[in-house]
Amino acid sequence: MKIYFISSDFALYRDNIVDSRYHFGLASLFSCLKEQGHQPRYFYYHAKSQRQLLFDEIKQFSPDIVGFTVVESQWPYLKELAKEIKRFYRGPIICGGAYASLCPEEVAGFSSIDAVLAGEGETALSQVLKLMQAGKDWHSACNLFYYDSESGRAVSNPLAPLIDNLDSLPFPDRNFHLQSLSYDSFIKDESSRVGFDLAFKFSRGCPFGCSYCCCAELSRKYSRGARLPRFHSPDYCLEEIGRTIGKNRLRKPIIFLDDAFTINKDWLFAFLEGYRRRFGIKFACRSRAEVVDKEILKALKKSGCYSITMSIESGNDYIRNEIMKRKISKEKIYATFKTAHKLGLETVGASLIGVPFETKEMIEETIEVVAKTNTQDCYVGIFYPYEGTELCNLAKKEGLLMNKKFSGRMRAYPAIESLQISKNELMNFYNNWRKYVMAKRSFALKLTALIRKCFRNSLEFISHFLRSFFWKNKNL
Ligand code: B12
Ligand code: SF4
Repeated sequence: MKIYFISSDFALYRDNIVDSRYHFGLASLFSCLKEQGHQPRYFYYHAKSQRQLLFDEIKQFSPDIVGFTVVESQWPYLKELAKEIKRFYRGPIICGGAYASLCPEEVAGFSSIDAVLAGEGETALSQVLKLMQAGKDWHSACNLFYYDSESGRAVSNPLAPLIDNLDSLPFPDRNFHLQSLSYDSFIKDESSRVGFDLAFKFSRGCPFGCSYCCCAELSRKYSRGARLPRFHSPDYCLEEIGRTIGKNRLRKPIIFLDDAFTINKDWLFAFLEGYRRRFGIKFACRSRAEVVDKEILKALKKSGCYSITMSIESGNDYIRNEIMKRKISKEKIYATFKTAHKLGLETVGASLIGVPFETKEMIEETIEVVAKTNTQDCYVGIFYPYEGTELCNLAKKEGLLMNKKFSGRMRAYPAIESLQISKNELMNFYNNWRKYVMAKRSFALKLTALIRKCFRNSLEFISHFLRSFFWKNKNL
């Protein structure tokens, strides 16, 4: 069977990029479908000029299914695209991904969309294709949500069991998004990487319950009580890294994008030991301060970790713990950052502002806390009320006006009407965050940061110079 996947970055409209974006979920679906003898194809829609090309490809490929992967910011645009595709394409359009899973009623309720495949996609999509192949009605497949064409009734099929052993999945297809480029050239050509450096994600699900986050809601809806994220085995992860890098010499560090990379200590130590032995390449990762301790930080450092991102979110206890449901003390945050620095790790502290009930003074408190952690880098996002999340529901209940204009970038503008702080004030915090944090630091810390920056810049300059001198015109 033939399936044509579309992911999109509408509103960015970057005509100049040559490759398309890697997507963990689609990479997994691709390899599963190929293993089962199906023919998946992929189109990354990011520029208006691609419209005709996309339509021509669909006509020429004549797929059995067109599949959209949907995040909330893309939905208004994908609706329009679906409408246009339906003018010439007779097969079903099925949607998956975060937004489709959180809001299946909205997505499947749109007339040009035939169904939503909610939650984990591998088992369910195989079932749809198997049924189609056998000439049977595919609407009975698990995880499907659709509106019955005769009765108009919403139908929500039972969920397939979660894939317990992630290693049963074939290695993700790291090439699927490259179309004309080979992965080797992708790795080498830094300019063609979009979004992040070479990234891996080895786990699924998050056990925490942050009220503003889709993962919490997705886990609640689709993981049925699973308390820990599921991880691939360390051996599988090491093999995936090995296969991906091949014989290439990486110029930049790797990034592990797991939501809480350090949450499973046994897994982590086994993985790091193998990683150290086989690769030892510099890497960055993300985690939560309460699942990071000295032993973990030491092991990370020893294995090549140079930076760990940990969310501080709000410096105000009420906002952080009651509104955002982070459930972590300031003391624990300070202590973890301090230990990381003592061990020579760089840290990145992430924050979120503009949540319901937050005042200007509370944001100032956050700036103080971030400064006090002495984190080397920090960034901030503005609260975005993702549909289906607890905090979005609260914002609606409080009658805070939604201002969800979709610019392709979320968390970069105020999306709720705050009674406590004006939009201009919020944007001012957002635009000058690093400056405000820096201003709160002591003179000694400012000086250290400046020296470190100069040192890093000169190292980068020297390494660039050496690289171009020795490796010019030479394939890595
Ligand atoms: C890694 C990541 C990224 C990476 C890589 C993108 C990717 N998806 O691989 C980058 C940095 C590029 C990224 C960008 C963005 N991201 Co992001 N990202 C994530 C993250 C951390 C992991 C996603 C992941 O790999 N999951 C594991 C894979 C296996 O699952 P999956 O992708 O959901 O796919 C499975 C199913 O959903 C399903 N499926 C998916 N698509 C389809 C399609 C069909 C047809 C079918 C049948 C099934 C199906 O099958 C897959 C396999 O089981 C999630 C949070 C999280 N922990 O899940 C946020 C998340 C998905 N991102 C989010 C957002 C908002 C964004 C951005 C808009 C950020 C921004 N400010 O611009 C952009 C949007 C980019 C775009 N246009 O699509 C939100 C989405 C919220 C929402 N309601 O829509 C999430 C949930 C984080 C959050 N805030 O809570 N992201
Ligand atoms: S820890 Fe991170 S991924 Fe998990 S629910 Fe909270 S914000 Fe979401």
